[in-house]
Amino acid sequence: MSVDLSLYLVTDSTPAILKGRDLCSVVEQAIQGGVTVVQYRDKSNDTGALVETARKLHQVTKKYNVPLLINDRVDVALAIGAEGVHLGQDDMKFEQAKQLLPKDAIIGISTSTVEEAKKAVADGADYLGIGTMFATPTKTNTKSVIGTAGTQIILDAIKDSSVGTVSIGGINHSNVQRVIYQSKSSQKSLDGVAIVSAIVAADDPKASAQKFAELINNAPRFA
Ligand code: TZP
Ligand code: MG
Repeated sequence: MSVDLSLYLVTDSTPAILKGRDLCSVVEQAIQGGVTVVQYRDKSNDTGALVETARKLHQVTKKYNVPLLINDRVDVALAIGAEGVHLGQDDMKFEQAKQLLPKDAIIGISTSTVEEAKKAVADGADYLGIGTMFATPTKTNTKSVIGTAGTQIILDAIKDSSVGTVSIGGINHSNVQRVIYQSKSSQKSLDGVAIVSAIVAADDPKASAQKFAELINNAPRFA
């Protein structure tokens, strides 16, 4: 399955970000604003609750034909028939996930170094999450903040591959065009940006997503 990565929403159910609102309704508003793919990211260990929420989210995303990817948990993705998974370096290995999931499932991999990116490409990942772009309170235990310079080095290293690419970490309305623009000087461009708090924590998630979509469309274009 090919996926439009241009405005990639990553969910967050922590009270500071969700602020008592219903996750499904926040995600629906964000999709109405222009989000093209959704990743359900929830670090809870309550598998039953994860499956229940993922199933509800899937009802929403399916209504709009937007793929739903599950962070970390291949078992949850399989349980609800999600379109794919997003795996970090410490999660299930790519080969195992590939074996367990349907043939056309999307598998994305978090990468912050050239080595990790090259390995994910060699494995056959559908896309790479490249980051952390900018330091962010949403994820403080990141291995590294690589900035636009580190992102360019990774993009250059995988220039011969058709793998998808999204930048993640601290991306907001003020810096999104810079992120896109600077990736243009790499030998491979970004296909999109992944956003957590600037959409999920926004007072109006639909308006925030709409503004991102506008900024992305008016920026020097993604390749
Ligand atoms: N991986 C690297 S940074 C990050 C993740 C999941 C969080 C990004 O959140 P925000 O709120 O968009 O900065
Ligand atoms: Mg993970």
